[in-house]
Amino acid sequence: MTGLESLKTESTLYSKPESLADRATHYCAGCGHGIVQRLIAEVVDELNIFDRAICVSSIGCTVTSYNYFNFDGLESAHGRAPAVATAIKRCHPNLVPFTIQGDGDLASIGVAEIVHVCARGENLTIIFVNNAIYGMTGGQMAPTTLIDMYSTSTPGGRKPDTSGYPIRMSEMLSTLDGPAYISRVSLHNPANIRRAKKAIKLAFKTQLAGLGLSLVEILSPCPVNWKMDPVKALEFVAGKMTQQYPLGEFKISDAAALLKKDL
Ligand SMILES: Cc1ncc(C[n+]2csc(CCOP(=O)(O)OP(=O)(O)O)c2C)c(N)n1
Repeated sequence: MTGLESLKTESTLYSKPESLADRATHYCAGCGHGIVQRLIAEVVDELNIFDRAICVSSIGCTVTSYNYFNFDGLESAHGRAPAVATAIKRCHPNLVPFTIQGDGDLASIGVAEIVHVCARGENLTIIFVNNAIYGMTGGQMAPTTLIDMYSTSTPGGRKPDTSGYPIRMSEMLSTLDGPAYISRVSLHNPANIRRAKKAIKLAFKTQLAGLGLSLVEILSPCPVNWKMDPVKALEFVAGKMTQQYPLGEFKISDAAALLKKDL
């Protein structure tokens, strides 16, 4: 094949999703939040729910997510996104609300909200970005910070005798009867990013099929607050983080499992 012929056969593999705004993000170099938002935008495009999707952002680095999506969004108080999304879904069942929440937001100040939205089994989607630290406020310890991990509030590393143990939210929430689908994925390499997209898509499809609450926990790097370069941060996610937070499905109803065949 000549160079010209091969040029003619080239096709576009990746283009910017229509749901993603054409705007630079405020995220730090090597942060995972932008990847998560791109995956969500791809899924919203593919499921053709642009007119029905609503991003309920909570407080944390993703608070201004509405700036990065072209579909609707609104901002809730810290930890309260599940309550706001509940109200949207109950008042407008045809809409497709989802929350985007950090680990400080979901597992600390909003821990009651997430437990009860799961216990109620609301038909909505939770995107939980676990970077094991309070990113927005400058790297304080979160409920998910690993033992011995540095944070500005545990400069000598998190110690269980003073700061307790990290919480595995997905495992804990999976003991409740309400959720239809709970899984944990990671952003540490392209193969895992592709898996993360599938999990996000299944979560949205679960809501669209009216099957109940879906939650995807995404392990995500925060190099600036972890004081690591981006490559080391990805190695940390692949190694220490996945040891503490194993990847996989923790809960999936039979009906939600059937939706996997056309992901
Ligand atoms: C009621 C309330 N308490 C505390 C804060 C301060 N605050 C803002 S963001 C944040 C932590 C966010 O961390 P996380 O949810 O892990 O998200 P990240 O920024 O890491 O993505 C805190 C404590 C606040 N804005 N409102």
